[in-house]
Amino acid sequence: MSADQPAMARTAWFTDARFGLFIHWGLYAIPARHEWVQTREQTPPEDYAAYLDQFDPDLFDPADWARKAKAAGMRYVVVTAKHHEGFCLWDSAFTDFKATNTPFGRDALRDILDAFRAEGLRVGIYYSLIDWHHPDFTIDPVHPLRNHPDAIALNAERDMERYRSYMFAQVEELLTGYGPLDIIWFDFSYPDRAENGLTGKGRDDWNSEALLALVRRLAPGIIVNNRLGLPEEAPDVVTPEQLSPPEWPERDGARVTWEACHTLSGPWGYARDMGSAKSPGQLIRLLADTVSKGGNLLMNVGPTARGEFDPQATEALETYATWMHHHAPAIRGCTAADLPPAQDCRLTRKGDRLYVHVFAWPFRHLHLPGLQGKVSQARLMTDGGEVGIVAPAPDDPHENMQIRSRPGDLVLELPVKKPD
Ligand code: JFZ
Repeated sequence: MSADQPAMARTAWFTDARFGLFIHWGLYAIPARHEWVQTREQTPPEDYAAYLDQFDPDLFDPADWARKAKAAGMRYVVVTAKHHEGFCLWDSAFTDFKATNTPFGRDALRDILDAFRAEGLRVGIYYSLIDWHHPDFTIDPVHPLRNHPDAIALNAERDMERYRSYMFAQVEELLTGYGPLDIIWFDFSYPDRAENGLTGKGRDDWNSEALLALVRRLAPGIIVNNRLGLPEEAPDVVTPEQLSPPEWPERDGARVTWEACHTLSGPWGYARDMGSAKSPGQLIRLLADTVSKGGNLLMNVGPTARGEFDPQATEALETYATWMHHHAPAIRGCTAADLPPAQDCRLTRKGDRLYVHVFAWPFRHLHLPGLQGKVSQARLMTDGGEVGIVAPAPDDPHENMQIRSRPGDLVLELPVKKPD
């Protein structure tokens, strides 16, 4: 494959897959309150680094993670090789701040990638551009979350050029030593707001053009997300976070390849006390809604410090497994139907097959605008049994018959009781 192959060719498997697992796992699983805990609580990096000696996930079983993701109907995984804390899950030659240098002692990244590949899933890595551990990474003097009282003095000793060398070396190490990788998910760039005295980081800090060129050279087929801060460079994948857009997102009037990422509850890393999880209904509707707008869903779990999925994550994946058992054909390989919206429904389509995701079960009749006479048969996903198509109203003297549909509507007669 050549480096200039169109993005469409790179993303074909991805848009077909539609559903993936995001894994945020690092030292932050130990404080168990947020992957941003170091910055939020202003912990000096030296103190935070003490977690290195406590990283000992004795129940780590990535084959179990991979089986659960596969059963949930997911077709790919993106795992944090390095998050903002700087801790590396792999045996990097360029730092001691890594999994092989903990009581655990293993190259966790290799174990995870191998396990997911063994289940037939595509594999991707998340690589944080931000690095709170690296001694050359400059600290933002003023920022609502990332400020530091001594930033200016500390930054005098720091040199982003050296940090960039480190980052480029690590990306090369990952792409050459852990390949073939299907996705690299960089995170993230944020704007300078000089007018408020806020500082940002972006393409100049990362040397994003050169970084992207390195990735394209070493892994021409890999999918790269859009967080390198390269506004005029069309990314492979646009990655809205913790939101579901109202419609298929566009860029310069053209629909983009996009992937929504969501957590089950609050933070991305394991958090013991982080509120209520999304309900089974919300989880399922989020997936159907995303695909109905032409997108992928990357659903996150944050494994614990012992290396397991917690009950909340396990239950969520089981919810998906149960639902996908019947409904995978309405997700995988599907895209937006591009038909008039139907009340309380999301529509997905694969070829000439339309999938109607009924979010609120109506009383007896489901009205699908514009489809009268265009559908040869209708069936329920749960049992494959047919659903009645109500004949268009003839010239009938009974008003009740005349008002039962709008012109052009396809009217389906549903069971009054919603199937499970
Ligand atoms: C980033 C990370 O900081 C976070 O921990 C997690 O990994 C997530 C997937 O990505 O969070 C962001 C990045 C960008 C924005 C918001 C949160 N943004 O642009 O609004």
